[in-house]
Amino acid sequence: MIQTIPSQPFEGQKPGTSGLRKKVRVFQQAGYTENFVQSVFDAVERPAGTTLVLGGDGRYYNRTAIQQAIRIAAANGYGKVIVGRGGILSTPAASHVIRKYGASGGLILSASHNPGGPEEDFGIKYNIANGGPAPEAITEAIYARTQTIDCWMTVETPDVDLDNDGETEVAGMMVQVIDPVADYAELMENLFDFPAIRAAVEGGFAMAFDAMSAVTGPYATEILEGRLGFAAGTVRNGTPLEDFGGHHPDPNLVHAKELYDTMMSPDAPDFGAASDGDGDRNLIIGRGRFITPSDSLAMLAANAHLAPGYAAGLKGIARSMPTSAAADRVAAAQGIACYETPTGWKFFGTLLDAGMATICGEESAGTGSDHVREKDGLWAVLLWLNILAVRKVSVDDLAREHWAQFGRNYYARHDYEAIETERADALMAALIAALPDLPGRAFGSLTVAEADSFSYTDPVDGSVSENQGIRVLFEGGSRVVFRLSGTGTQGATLRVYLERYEPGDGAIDRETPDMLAEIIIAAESIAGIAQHTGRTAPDVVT
Ligand code: G16
Repeated sequence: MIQTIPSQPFEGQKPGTSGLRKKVRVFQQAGYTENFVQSVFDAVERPAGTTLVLGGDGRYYNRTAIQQAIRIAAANGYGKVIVGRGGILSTPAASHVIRKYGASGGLILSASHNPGGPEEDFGIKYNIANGGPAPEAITEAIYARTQTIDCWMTVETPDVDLDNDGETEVAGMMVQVIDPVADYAELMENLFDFPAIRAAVEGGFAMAFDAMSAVTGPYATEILEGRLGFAAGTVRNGTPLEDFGGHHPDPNLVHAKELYDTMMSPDAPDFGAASDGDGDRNLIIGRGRFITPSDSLAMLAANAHLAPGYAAGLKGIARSMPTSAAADRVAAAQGIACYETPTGWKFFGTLLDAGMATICGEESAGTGSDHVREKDGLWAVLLWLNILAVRKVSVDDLAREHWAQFGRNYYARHDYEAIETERADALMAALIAALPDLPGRAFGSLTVAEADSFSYTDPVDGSVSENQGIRVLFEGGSRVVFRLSGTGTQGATLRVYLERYEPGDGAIDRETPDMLAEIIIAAESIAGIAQHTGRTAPDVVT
């Protein structure tokens, strides 16, 4: 029996860079989650009787939201819901399941790398039939609906058993609980040379993988230890916990410090990696050598043909604007296009669907390919393992050879978190006002060549996205970019992206902070960060 529950709009249900992210307490308000889910179902394209994929990263409130979404889906005419056992589906696995089973879309319950627990963050994002995050036109339509909604629909039914595979009927709709790992593991086995990796492991190649008590634990355990033969214990923190053990499941040098320390120690294994809350990000560290996400994209693109799934070569590469230009040089060498998109994986979808790009990446620890429509943490780890197994070199040697060939883009991102929104907005407004006067100005030995507010026209569908970050380009290829994050849940986060290029026969073996020192000073002079925010140092450097 379908029930219609009267409701009224909540403020601020605007999806950000990657869905709606708020504190759990906000989602727990009566009708809040229901309003948003109903707004999604009202706004998106979905033929009657279609299939919805449902799963999340296992954080606190995941199971509650899944039961709510199942009831609302049943009341709204879905024919089937496919849900991962335990309510678990990593973001890339959800993308694959949507594509594989021809679903019209999916709800992924996650706040990614943000902490979890009753006082922490929760999130919901909608992915469309191609498996990718809803593009802006759809998220705008969802937001518009949240502002006018006056009721949501549900059915009265007991909770579905999420812990056993099988099918249950809910008010005429089928709910199928599936193994969250099996389909994804099979896809990985088709893309990569598992026998070559297994042979390397048998020959003594060792690694450490930190699942950060988040969703990749079961995936990494099955694939790395189960199918590739890495020793038991290779996967650390492999059980998903509702509060991620009290940590930020963010695979960067701050939050994955233990792994970093292991990899820098004399008895480090050959390879270290980590993934985030929902399994789409990755951290790559060789013995004694951290690889920046921008470099990882370039190095993977340069060597991808060594994996069976990419043996035919790449059609193109795409990177977000703040990501370093290291991948551009690989694309140029291969004679293929390199696209520069705004921050947000959703901007890669049209390029991947159109067959214009094969590999994509972002400075925010995301890399992926056309195998799904999300970035994919374990995929990046497996491509690295495949390349190392075939080339039989260390990560450090591979990086040095790459830089000698292509040059090195020294790179860092400085984050200033939880700034008062008005202050952050004032800083950005002042920057925009200063843009016309910047070209030609000198900051130490750096001279500004160009400065603009990044605007993107999608080459496939012609949609335009403006105000995607302030770029200040210096003569010689160095650069600073300023942007406000679209994923925070508290105040504003200012991101300052710093980049300096050195050609292959130049200073490619130096320390990043030294190489970026002058650009950091220039960034402060240009944006007046201390004056606007009162902060004299970033909270996080990645
Ligand atoms: C999300 C998006 C990414 C984006 C990142 C950072 O990642 O999917 O495309 O690069 O946020 O965005 P921002 O700089 O706006 O905070 P995730 O892993 O949080 O879903």
